[in-house]
Amino acid sequence: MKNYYQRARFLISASQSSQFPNEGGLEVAFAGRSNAGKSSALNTLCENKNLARTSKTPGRTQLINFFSLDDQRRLVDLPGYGYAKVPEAMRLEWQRLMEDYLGNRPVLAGLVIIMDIRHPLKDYDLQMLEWCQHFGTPTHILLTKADKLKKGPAAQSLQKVRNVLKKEGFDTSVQMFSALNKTGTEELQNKLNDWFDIDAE
Ligand SMILES: Nc1nc2c(ncn2[C@@H]2O[C@H](COP(=O)(O)OP(=O)(O)OP(=O)(O)O)[C@@H](O)[C@H]2O)c(=O)[nH]1
Ligand SMILES: [Mg+2]
Repeated sequence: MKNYYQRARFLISASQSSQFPNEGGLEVAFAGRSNAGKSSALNTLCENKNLARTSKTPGRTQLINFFSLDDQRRLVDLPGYGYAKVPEAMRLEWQRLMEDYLGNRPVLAGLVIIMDIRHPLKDYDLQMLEWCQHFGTPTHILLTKADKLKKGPAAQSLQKVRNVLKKEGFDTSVQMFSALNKTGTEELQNKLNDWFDIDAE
């Protein structure tokens, strides 16, 4: 079957809630620390390296970028968090925009939280999980850049993350991922199919 997510097309960049696309249908958003690999994960999912802009410079995506799949489904690339070097004013602006989005978006079917497999569960990641738990938003964690670790250490990191999440009482699924060699793409697609209510035959 052709990859459903290949149909993703850029819709709009928003810097405030008035620019968000009209409510209706379902959205799945990608969040994570700056430079974790959100845009790369989206591009791998959609098999389109030109869809979301990726960068070696952290904090590059400062807007909320919406992509449409069909008239009822959208993907959302959220600006990265936790980048120490951004000026305070920019950090506050980020916070305002994220609150605007996450707190007022009933169409949000699920949040994919991207973490570097070598540096998972940082403060802001935990804050994000807490926020989602509070609002009842389903979450799915991608431990990305798995290609940077050998098989053994990668599996260990996955297990460790699962243990911490269980201990802390977070009900979230977790998987390994690599945008470089496409590891975990099918698992991610299955999760999104579930949230988007897509029957994959
Ligand atoms: N080796 C490897 N590098 C990756 C992977 N995913 C992303 N990268 C690299 O990590 C850097 C950041 O990737 P982006 O996808 O731009 O990260 P982002 O989370 O969207 O960053 P911001 O939008 O700035 O918050 C780029 O240099 C990517 O090429 C991966 O799975 N493996
Ligand atoms: Mg990005």
